[in-house]
Amino acid sequence: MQDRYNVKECEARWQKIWEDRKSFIVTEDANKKKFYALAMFPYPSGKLHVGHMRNYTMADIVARYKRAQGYNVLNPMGWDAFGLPAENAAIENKTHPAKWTASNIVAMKKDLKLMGLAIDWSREITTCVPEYYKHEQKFFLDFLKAGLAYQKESMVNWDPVDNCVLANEQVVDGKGWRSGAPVERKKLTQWFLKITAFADDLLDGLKQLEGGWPDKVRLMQENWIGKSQGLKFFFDFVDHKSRTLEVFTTRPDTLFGASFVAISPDHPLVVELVANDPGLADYIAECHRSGTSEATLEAAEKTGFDTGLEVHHPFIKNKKLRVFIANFVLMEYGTGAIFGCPAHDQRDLDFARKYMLDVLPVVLPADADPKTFMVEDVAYDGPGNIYHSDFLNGMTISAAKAEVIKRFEKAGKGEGTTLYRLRDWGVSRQRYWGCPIPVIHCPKCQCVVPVPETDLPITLPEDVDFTKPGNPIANHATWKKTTCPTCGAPAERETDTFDTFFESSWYQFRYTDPKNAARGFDKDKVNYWAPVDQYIGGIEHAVMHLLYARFFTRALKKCGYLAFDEPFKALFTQGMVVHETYKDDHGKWLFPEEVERGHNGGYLKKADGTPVTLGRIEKMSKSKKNVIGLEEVAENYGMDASRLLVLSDSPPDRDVEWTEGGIEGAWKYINRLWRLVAQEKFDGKGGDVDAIRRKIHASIHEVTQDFDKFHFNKAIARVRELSNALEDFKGDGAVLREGVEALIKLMAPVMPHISEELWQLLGHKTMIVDTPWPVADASLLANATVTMAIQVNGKLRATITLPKDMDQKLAEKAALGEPAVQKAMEGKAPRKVIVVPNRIINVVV
Ligand code: ANZ
Ligand code: ZN
Repeated sequence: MQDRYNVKECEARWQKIWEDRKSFIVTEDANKKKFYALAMFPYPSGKLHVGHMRNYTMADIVARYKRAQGYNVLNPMGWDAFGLPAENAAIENKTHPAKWTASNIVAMKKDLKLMGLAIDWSREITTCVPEYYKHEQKFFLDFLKAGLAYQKESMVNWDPVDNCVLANEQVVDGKGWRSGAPVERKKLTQWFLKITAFADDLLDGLKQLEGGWPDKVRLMQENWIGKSQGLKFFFDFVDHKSRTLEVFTTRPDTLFGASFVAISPDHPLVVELVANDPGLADYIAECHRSGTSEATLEAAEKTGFDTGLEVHHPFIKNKKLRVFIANFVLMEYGTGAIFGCPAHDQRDLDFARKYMLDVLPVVLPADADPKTFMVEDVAYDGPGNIYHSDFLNGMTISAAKAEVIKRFEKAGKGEGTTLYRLRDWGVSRQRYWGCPIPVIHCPKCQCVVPVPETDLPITLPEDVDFTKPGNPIANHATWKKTTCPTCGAPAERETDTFDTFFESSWYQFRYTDPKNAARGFDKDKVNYWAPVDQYIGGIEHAVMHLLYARFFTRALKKCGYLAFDEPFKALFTQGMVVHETYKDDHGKWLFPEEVERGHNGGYLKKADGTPVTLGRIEKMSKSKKNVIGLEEVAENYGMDASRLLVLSDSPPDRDVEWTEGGIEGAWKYINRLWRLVAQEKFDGKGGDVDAIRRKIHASIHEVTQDFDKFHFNKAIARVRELSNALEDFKGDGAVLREGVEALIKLMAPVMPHISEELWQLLGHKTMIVDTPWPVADASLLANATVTMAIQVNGKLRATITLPKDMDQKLAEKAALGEPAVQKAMEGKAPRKVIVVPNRIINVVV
């Protein structure tokens, strides 16, 4: 027998065996429970580093753990391959985006393979090939038919020098990233998907996801959808008897505190006013120079322009309000016009102080004295009773809101309204490296004609010129020339491509049937595998990707493709891998391998011994060079050690630091495990057999719970405790063997390679990936289980033995799974489940 653990040979050997035996290749099996584990797929930007490893490792652990528990586990991988970086690389390095992308995929796949992930590689998908995007062109045609896609004019960032539309990330400090010219806003006709049609549904769906999704992500989506209940009503102008100005407010109760009215710089009224006032044109241009996003407007100083117009206060006779144009009023929200109540809204207050307008409080906090209560620099937006407000006096805020809405509705001058902050999803991009939008513009029919389905896919032209400004597809000499499918006249293809979030909105379904040439996926297959049971990825996707995918699922359901609403039942957002940063004495970033420790403990540049400054510990990223390459780690320590390191010490949703000491420590531990098994003859006698068996079974019990709860760091700590106890146990060989086998099974999801090796060293002919998860012997779990009563509508229906202090959600799930309980529920959904810990579970149907 070898006397040391040969990690490199061993990891490569087991990876090959898994591959040869097709261990992770799966097909639908109606007799098996399925589990779909998915890590957000990577953008092929280059090589992988250990910072990328963490989220793939987590998905891998879940996949292996569920597999051991008997699930039919789908764990696929692919490439989110369209996007701007490929196009930028094409411009900078004179290579074709397809070539650049393909070579990155080769490099990254090699790295991923090094990691030994339990992936079904036969399902690999790449989104930039027609075999993939042809299906989303079909979806788009379906969406058109279903009224879920439409065209409208909207604002874009326009680079006046390069003559092209810029993505938001190409606008740097208000200037184009390449030309450096100040970016302008321009109106273009663009394609939109009607996500707003599902606003309420997307909001309601968030409730279903409680427990499965992090609360903060659900909250972010809720805020993004931004449901507001309020009132739209009309002001009458003082001078124009026939004209009105419609505003939206969520606080009709504050109307008596109104001291001005403001409209957006993009309001239609402004166009008329500009004609008579050159000064106004300057002001509007200035507004357009500062960015368009709500966040920049929120941060910018509030400015206004007095139009000289006035409106009548609807309830106060002879009171007139001046009409301003204000930079903080967005045309895209509500009616693009507001009334300002400075006492109760901070923006209005800042504005009022600047233009010396009245500040009259109309909501009185409970403990305040009406004679002395004043608003100085901070607007009051808390609860209270209405005062200074005629017929509203004494009412609560909500009663006053209702009263004002009622009066406007009765007078026919306004109505209660629900608004959403959510906007329809603009999917048009004036770029090359994306999926062509399958429509044709016909001058004769004077409309947009969908490409006939039989003509799909509409593929990208390959011979394009990236040196000319503008959209390379639009610049192509012949590509867009076609004939109208309706009338046969010469017509032009749409040259816009889809936003790349389009591809990532449905890839989770394509994995269920990745080779299907006829359609995106087969209905039965998608309904077997999907929705995803556990999705894992970065918090940066909390809103856009995750919201678009939720919308897309609903849209596909509406078009008859699937039978459910939510694509991802559970979501986990992982923390990052962080590392020290280094700079040389010219202030340039250095890679960790360019740096060494000097005698006095400081850092030096290896090449010339010059001093190095130690920077902050930051998220590993290529730009700061604080990355550790995957290949180098695989070579020196192996993947099990790195997997162990990125999951030990900190909880998986927090950041973890990669240090030299850390990886050394993990490597040492791997070797200890190896010695524990490889050098043991299992022929000892005696010892405290009861104590060690209790430890073994307690470990099985606890590690299982930890994996269920995503407490990987805790699971690893317990595995380490168990291996310590086994090392110390100098006794009965059979019991030691029982312990070692349990240990290997428990650590297999985290350290799969060495687990296979040790399992084999123990003489097994089977593989650990095919070995069921261990079950703790309840009789050895001193006080670890409790028997709980389950009542349905107050009647005792069953008892169940569960781990003591079990997570309430899990206890609830276990109770609802009991056959006697299900029978008593008669197929109805539980209305409420109350868990009294360790005693009773009450189900109300
Ligand atoms: C008067 C008022 C008084 C308001 C008060 C607030 C507090 P949410 O909750 O986000 O929907 N508003 C309306 N349309 C706007 C637009 N296009 N651009 C900028 N602001 C706009 O916000 C609704 C509130 O934001 C509305 O209620 C309006 O100001 C403002 F004590 O009306 B409020
Ligand atoms: Zn036509």
